[in-house]
Amino acid sequence: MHYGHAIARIPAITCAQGLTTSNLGSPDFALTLQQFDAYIHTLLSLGLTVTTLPDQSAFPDSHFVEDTAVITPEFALITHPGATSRRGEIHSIAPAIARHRVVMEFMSERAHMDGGDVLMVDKQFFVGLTSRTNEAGIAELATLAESYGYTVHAIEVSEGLHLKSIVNYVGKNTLIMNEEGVNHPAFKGFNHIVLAKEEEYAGNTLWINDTLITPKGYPDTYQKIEKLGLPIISLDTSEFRKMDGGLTCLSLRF
Ligand code: CIR
Repeated sequence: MHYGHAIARIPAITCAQGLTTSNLGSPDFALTLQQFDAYIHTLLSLGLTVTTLPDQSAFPDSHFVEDTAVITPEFALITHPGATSRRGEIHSIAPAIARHRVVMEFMSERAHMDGGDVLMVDKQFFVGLTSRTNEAGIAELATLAESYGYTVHAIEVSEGLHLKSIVNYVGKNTLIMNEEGVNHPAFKGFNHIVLAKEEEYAGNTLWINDTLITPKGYPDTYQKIEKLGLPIISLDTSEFRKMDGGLTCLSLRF
């Protein structure tokens, strides 16, 4: 697995009007932009080519671009996002992705999927069954992905917004996850780093070509991932967290 590109979108001035279940207050727009800027610079510093799309004030959650597509080396699948307020985001993301993938499909209306539920590790997909992703969505991804030799595992998620809110690949055949995930049979081929209950947000650590980007302020998680011996960059994500977002949601990587 290697990423050469990322697509991101500048947060809109309306970003505080997006969906959230957290009660951490309203995000500060100037600080949101500052944290977004630091994120983009980090991706660039890691050698990725970054396409930064313009802000879209009609879609307050549209900078969480990860939810709009699943991209593999062979194909792109444009999702049908689980939240109705986010469905219009796909129209402007599709042309940006079409420049990079010849095979690009769109999910049907009955399928629901947010890319935040889709964890790809080499030729395996782990897909959260959540309030945003339904069985029809997983079945449509499976039909396409299996034709390219991928296996697809559905994972019931009872906590957090998306599967990747808590479970992520952190290199060296290791997954970071909460206690709940450890005994899941689909994850048994991996080593596990188990998050402390009060640090579950840091499960949203982003692997980029064997560098880890982790949210700032989660010391127990930092100590645990340090043992992998990979370079680690900590970024402040306070304003995204207020809107249930984090490091993985802010880009599509491929
Ligand atoms: C939402 O509820 O859809 C946004 N406020 C947050 C989306 C976060 N996306 C992600 O974790 N992939």
